[in-house]
Amino acid sequence: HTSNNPTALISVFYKDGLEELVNSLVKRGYTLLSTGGTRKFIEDLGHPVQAVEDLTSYPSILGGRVKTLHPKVFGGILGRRDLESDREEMSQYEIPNIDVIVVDLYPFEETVKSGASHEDIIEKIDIGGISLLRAAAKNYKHTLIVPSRDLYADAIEVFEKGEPTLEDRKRFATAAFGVSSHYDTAIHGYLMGNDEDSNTLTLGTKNPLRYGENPHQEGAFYGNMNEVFEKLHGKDLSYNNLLDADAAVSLIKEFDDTTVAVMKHNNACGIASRSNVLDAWTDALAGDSVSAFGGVIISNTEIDKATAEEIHKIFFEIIIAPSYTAEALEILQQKKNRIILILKDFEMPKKQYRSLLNGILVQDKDNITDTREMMEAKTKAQPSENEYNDLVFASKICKHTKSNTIVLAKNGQLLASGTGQTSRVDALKQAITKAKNFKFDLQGAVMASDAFFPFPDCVEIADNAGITAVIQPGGSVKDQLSIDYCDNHGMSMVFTGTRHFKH
Ligand code: 93A
Repeated sequence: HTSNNPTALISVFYKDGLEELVNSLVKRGYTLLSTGGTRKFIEDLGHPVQAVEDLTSYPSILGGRVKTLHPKVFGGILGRRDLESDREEMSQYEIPNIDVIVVDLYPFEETVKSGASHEDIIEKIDIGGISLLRAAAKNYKHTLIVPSRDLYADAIEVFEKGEPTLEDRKRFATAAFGVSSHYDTAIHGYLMGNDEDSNTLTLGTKNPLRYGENPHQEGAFYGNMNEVFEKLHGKDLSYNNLLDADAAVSLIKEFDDTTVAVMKHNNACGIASRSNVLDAWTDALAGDSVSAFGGVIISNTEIDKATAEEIHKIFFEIIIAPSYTAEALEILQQKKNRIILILKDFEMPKKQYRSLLNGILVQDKDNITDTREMMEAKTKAQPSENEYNDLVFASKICKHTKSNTIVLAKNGQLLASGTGQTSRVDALKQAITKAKNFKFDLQGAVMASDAFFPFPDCVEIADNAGITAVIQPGGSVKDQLSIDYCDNHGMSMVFTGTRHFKH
């Protein structure tokens, strides 16, 4: 360590992806310093690398529990290069400057998830690595910390363009404390006996929003929206846009057939499944062309030119689709503020969080989709083939609509819904009124309810409006009254056994 070359200390659990980073460090003239397994890996790549043990004159002890925890290592990381007294002490104790630190921690969370024994899990609590990481991040004024293998690519970019700048080093240090806080939160959660999903509840990257639900409320989104969407055009997503986008994506994922939906205030105001995307759009819009104004449009099928031409005629905030043809995109981009998003192949998280009082509610998402197989006909009359299809369709919408809700549908099209009402009868009345306003004929339509009917009033009102088939979870002590009403009026009704409240 007499040379003036900068030094990089590398100690990583997973070696994959390391080769490129090592190459770019070597190219930049870094002297490499490393721990057991990592050193072997680098040697095998054919690069000279010094063992940490040779720097410290101390072996790795206690089965590797103490490898890097030594003043020569930590002094080399923490020393203030611009402080005379630090420099003097470093030279007095022969402590080299360590300029770049690359760490990939023991995989604690992965070990928990693998169902390993408590003892094995404890052994995977990284001490030395996280100390290197925190030390280097603290001294970011002088050192660059690469805190996980997820950041190798970023780091390579930095080295390719030259020496890391102060701004680079601060950015990586910020990421490092993100890694360490997530890591310790996972250990804390494990020891508290929390399940593995709640362990991962640490806030991600903060993305400030223009404001919250209203302009006088501050707001931010924590996480990485780029994993979900690729933004092609338009202004930044707002707080309310994000809520709608979430509702839209959750809903559209229920459908395999070509389907388009329009969301307003987190509910679908129109949705239709058709054999092509233009028809799906036309019939989704027809569901409620008034509410669609300023809404969020989502399609599970590529938007083509003909569809874009139609969509272009109305004012909307966001369009989300898996892809757009070049002509379609050209048309949609004509309005500068419109947000055009590609929905990536993204798997929704299985858990849902909501803050209240002084804590957080956690639950599994409602991941049950009612299928025909799950429906049990309770009436003498059975739904027809068409009605069965519509019952499945209506029930999917119902699940993604605010409770209390009633959804009315026919031929793969939402006719109207009652949303977020305090009584189920009110939800039904709202739906019927809306359907009639838009001149829909309810004769032969189906009705879906998110929860059971406590009284037979809903089936009676539905019957009077022309509805012929009903889907509901069942489970009321007075179920039989609703069944009897249907039997006496030639209606069919199926039970699913699954309630779909959404509050
Ligand atoms: O057991 S430790 O907590 N004790 C240490 O002193 C130490 N120093 C680095 N684990 C330690 N590490 C970790 O070892 C790193 O975070 C990395 O995950 C791993 C690299 O070990 P090797 O180079 O031997 O494969």
